[in-house]
Amino acid sequence: MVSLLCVCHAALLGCAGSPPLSEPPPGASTAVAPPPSSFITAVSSAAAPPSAAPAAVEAELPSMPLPLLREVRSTDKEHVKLKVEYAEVRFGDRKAFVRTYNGKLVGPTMRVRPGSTLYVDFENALPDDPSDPAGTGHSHHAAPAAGKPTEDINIPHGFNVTNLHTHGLHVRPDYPSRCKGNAKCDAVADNVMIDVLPGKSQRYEIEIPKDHAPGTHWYHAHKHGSVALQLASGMAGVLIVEGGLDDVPEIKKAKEQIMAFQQLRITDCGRKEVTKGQGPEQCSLGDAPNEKYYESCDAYFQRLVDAHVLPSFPKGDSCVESFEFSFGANRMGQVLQPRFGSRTSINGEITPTIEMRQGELQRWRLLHAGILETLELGLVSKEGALTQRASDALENEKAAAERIRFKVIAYDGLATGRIDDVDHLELESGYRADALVRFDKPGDYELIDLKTKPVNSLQGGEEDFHVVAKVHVTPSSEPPMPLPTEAALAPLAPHKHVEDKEVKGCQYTTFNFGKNPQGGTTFLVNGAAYDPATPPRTMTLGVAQEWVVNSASVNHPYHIHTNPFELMTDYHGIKKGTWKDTMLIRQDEPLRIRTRYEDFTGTFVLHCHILNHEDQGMMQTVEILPAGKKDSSCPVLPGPNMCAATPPADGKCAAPTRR
Ligand SMILES: [Cu+2]
Repeated sequence: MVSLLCVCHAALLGCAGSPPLSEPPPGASTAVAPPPSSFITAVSSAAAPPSAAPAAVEAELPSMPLPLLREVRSTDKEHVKLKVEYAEVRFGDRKAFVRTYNGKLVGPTMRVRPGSTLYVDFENALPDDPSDPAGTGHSHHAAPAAGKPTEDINIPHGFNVTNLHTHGLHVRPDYPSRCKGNAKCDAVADNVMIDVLPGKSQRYEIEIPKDHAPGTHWYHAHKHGSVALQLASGMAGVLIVEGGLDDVPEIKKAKEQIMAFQQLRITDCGRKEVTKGQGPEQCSLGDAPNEKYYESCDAYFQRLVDAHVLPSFPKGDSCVESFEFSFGANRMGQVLQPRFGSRTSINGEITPTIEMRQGELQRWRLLHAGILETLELGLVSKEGALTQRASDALENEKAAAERIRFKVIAYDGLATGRIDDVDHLELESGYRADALVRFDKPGDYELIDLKTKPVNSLQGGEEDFHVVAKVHVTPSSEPPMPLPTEAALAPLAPHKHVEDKEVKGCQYTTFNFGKNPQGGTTFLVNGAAYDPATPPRTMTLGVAQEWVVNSASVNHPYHIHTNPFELMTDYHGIKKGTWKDTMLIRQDEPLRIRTRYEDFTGTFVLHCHILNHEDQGMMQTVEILPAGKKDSSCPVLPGPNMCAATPPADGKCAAPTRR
C-alpha cells in the first residue's frame, strides 16, 4: 500500500514534498520557435529533496481589465451556436493554438430562464485526428476493438472528439421530451454518453423545468478520454439560470461580475516522443538521463497539415496536445511529475484588474473551471498581501482579520438562503460560488489564492500563494450600498432538508487508486475503473437516499450529474444543510450526503472532478429507474445512523465490483 501511494504521489501529484512548479514567466521568452524548450522549466528529478525545488517565480504582467464574456441566449428560432475549433488565442504575452469554443479561451455565457429550452447548435469543427494519443491501437473515438482489454477506454484518447455537459442543471440526462419514442429524433439533452466526432454537428435541446433553481452553472466538454485535455485548452463557459437571487433589490442593484477561473496547460510540446538529437523540432524537458523528448507544437501541427487534416496553423504558438505534459501521469506506467505549474486566469486573462468604487456592492459569480489546483480566494489591500504569503495564512487569525470578507449567498449555483460571512473562499474544480463584495475604503487591493497545504489541496501537493486579480477601488462620497437581509434570502433556498423518513436506501462511493498489470496507476470508484459495459448503479425516481462518499487515497472532488445533494454535516467550511453538486472529499474523511431523485429517469455519471482522473477511469454510470422499481441501494438500518459508515461486506448492495 505504501509503495502504491508513493507511485500515486509521484505520478499524479508531484513527488512528496516537491511543490508544483510555477510555469516560467510568460515574459521570459518570446513565443517563437525554435527552440521551443526555452519555455519549459527543467524539472528536478523525483529524488530531489524538497529544498532543491525551484522557487516559484511569477513575472508581473501589465494588468488588463477583467474581460467581459460575450453573452448569448436562445429562442426556438435562434439557437446558440457553439463551434469547437482550433483557434489562436493570446494567453498573457504568449500565443497558443488550442481547441476552443467559438475561438475564445472561455465560451460565451449562456443565459436561460426557468421554463424555457436552451437550444444549442453544436458543431465539432476540429480536424479528424490521425494519431492515437494513447498508442493502444483502438479507434480514437470508439470503444475498444474486440479482443482489446476494456481498460483501454481509460487511457486518455479521442482528443478531437467531444460533447457538451451542462454542469449543475437539473435537466433530462438523455434526450428532449419531444424525442420520447421517436427513434428518428436526433436531438439530445444533457447526455454525456454521446460522441460528437470531428466534422459532425449535434443539436442540443436542454429543457429547463419551470421550477428549476436559478443560479450560476457552467458547461464544458465531457467526452470520456478527452475531458481534461479539452478543459485545459479552455473549453468551458458559464451558464446562468436567471431569477431568484437576481430579483432581490440589493442584489439587483449590485453590478454582476462573472469570473471563470481556468488553469490552462499551454506548453511548447506536441504529442510524439522523439529521440534526443533529432533536430530543432525536439522539445526537451530537462537533463535527467531518462528524460523524454517530444516534438514541438509546430512539428505536431505540421504533421496535421502534411496529412491534409489541417489547412494551416500559426507557427511558433504553444499548444495543449500532450496528456503527459499537462497532467504528469499516464496510467500505462510512466511515472512523471507534472511538468509545470499553472497560472490561474480569469476570463482568459492573467491577473486582470477589477474596477469598483468605494462602498459599491458587487455580485461576483465565481466558477472554478480549472483542473489542477485548489483556489483559496482572499481579498487584501496591496500592502496587506505580504502577510498572506505565509503557509499558515489560512489558519492564522491575524492574517484572516486583514482580509476583506466575502458574503457568500450561493454555493454551486444553489442559493443558501443565508449569508456566509467568510474571510476566504475555497473553490475546487467544478465549484461555483456567488459572493457579495464591498470595499469601504478606496485603494489598491488584490484577489489572492492563498497557500494550500497538501492535506487540503486538489492534487495532494503544496500549492503556492498567487495573486489572481487586482482590484482598484476609486474614492466615492456616496453611502455604502446595503446588503440584503437574510430574511429576504431565506425563502430563495430551493431545496428543503431531506428528512430521515424520506430516506429509502444507502449508497456508497469510494475513490481510490490501484495498479494495473503494467505497473501503472488505475483510477477507481468502488474498486473498479470506468467500464461502459458494466451495468449502472441504480436509484429509484421519487425517493431520497443517503450516500457515504469517501476517498481512500488523497482528495477527490465528488460530482454527480442531474440531482444536487445536501451535506449532512459541516465539512471543511461548508455548513451542514448546504446543497451542492461538487464537493472535495478529503482522504479518510467520509462525507454523508442526501439526495432526492426528482423528475428524471435515465443514465448519467458520477465522477471525480479532477478531470484527468475521470478520463482515466474515476467515473461510474448510474441510472434512475422509474418509480416503484427496485434499485441497487443498500437497505436503511434501524437506529439513528440510517446508513453504516461502510457498505455491508456480505451484501451485494453497492459492493465494489472488482476486476
Ligand atoms: Cu480524483
